[in-house]
Amino acid sequence: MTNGKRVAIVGAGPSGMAQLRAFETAARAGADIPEIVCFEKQADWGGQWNFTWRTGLDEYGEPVHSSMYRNLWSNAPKEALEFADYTFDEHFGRAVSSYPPRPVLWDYIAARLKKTNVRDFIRFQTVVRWTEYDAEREVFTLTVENLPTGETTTEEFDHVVVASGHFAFPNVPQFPGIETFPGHIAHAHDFRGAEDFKGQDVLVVGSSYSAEDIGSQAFKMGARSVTASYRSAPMGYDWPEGFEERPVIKRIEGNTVHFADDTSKHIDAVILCTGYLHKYPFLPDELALTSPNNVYPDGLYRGVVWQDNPRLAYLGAQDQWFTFNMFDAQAWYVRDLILGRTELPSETERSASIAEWRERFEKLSSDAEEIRFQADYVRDLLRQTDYPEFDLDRVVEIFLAWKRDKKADIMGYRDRVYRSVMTGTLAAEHHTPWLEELDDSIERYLAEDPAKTPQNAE
Ligand code: FAD
Ligand code: NA7
Repeated sequence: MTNGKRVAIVGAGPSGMAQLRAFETAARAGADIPEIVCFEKQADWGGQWNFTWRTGLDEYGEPVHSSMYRNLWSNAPKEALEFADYTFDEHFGRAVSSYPPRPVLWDYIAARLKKTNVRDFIRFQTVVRWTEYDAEREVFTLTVENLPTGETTTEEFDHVVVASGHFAFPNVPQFPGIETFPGHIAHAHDFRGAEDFKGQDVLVVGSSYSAEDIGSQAFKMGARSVTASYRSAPMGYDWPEGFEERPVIKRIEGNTVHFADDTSKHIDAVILCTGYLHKYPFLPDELALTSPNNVYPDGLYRGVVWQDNPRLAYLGAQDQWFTFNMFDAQAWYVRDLILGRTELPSETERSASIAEWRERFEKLSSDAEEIRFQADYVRDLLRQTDYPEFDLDRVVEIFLAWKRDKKADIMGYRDRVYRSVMTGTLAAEHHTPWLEELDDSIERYLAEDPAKTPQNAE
């Protein structure tokens, strides 16, 4: 049953999938839901988790979305991102480790929806090209292109949910002399694996997740040295021998990179781990979010509702400590606004709320404070909906333990285990330490006897 309204969801990554799940849950409980059309430019769902070997443009000349690489394992414990309505216990039927490789998490996200009919709502290989809003009729017109056929069509919707992600358009800075560098140079968005870096001197630029993890991948795959160049502050981990941090790049001359502390180093390969841009090429500027990557972008009431046009919502627009269960909290709230179950406050009240959260956000001065802030944000959303409650303070504790474990052993933290907040199950220790594991397949991950599943990289 539908209630006459039409809702467009742009993107079937974890956020778009959360929105589909939210509506499906309401429908299962007997609610009339709108007609939903989810446009997804890739051939499958999962967003970033849908790995592709391609870089640059895809087979249709469309920018490749995913920035993930072959050997990526979860960068935080799975216990921090677990869905409250579909637990890891339910999915695997047994305890598994806390840091699953990418294909395992992709499988987990997808499995929650595979039992439903929501895949029928998704138009795959269909990219949203443009959006127009008619204020008088209160309707959005979306122009979309079917990539395999090239056909463009337009359709009208009452609401648009933007779930297109914000880690797909690379931020690429310029450094003096970079054009003289003769070796491999790429942004993290185009990094697919570190095997080629064996025996090389690798430079990762940046001091956040991508620099840390791509640097670690290079180390794992046998790079001769790894250097991480920071702009604001070093990551400060107790790096293994051969891995060091230097300040920002001053200039590059051929294979020699000069840093701000007047040191220099021979480098064979550079990966720019310099973050991403919020970019929404399918939205006119009055609807498009512009923000640095932070935990409370301006202009979004409760972090989701576009202040200047509340019929437009954004999911997952924040920098992310919390991920999958935060997207759920957002999607449930947006669903309830669209279904009229929750009243939207007045423009003035929304403005005051944004200002209040932004003021708090601007005072944050440490990772621990950001994590607590984001937990409070998720808690506030959860209070508005019937999403199953879970103990956010315990999730915060997991994040803080994760930070401590990284400080203690940056190359070994992924071997640690944590207890599920949802079920109380303690994760199992993985059969092979992260640093030695070269096969990231589900088969190997779930193997009872890993000796019988030879690692595929040799
Ligand atoms: P995305 O996953 O980016 O999905 C957006 C979807 O929208 C894509 O499928 C895309 O094809 C589609 N789309 C975009 N534009 C259009 C358009 N115009 N028309 C149609 N479709 C469109 N999170 C974790 O919890 N743990 C991790 O270990 C982790 N590692 C990460 C590693 C990397 C390298 C990156 C980049 C991110 C990582 N993340 C991780 C964070 C990640 O952002 C979230 O886990 C999650 O993928 C965000 O979901 P999303 O749906 O908001 O966006
Ligand atoms: P982030 O977390 O946005 O971090 C970007 C990093 O790039 C950060 O350390 C920045 O330094 C650095 N940066 C940006 N511009 C420059 C220049 N010009 N010079 C030097 N350094 C620069 O992006 P990530 O890719 O690490 O992570 C994004 C997502 O991918 C995340 O959710 C993970 O789960 C995976 P700053 O600290 O601002 O000085």
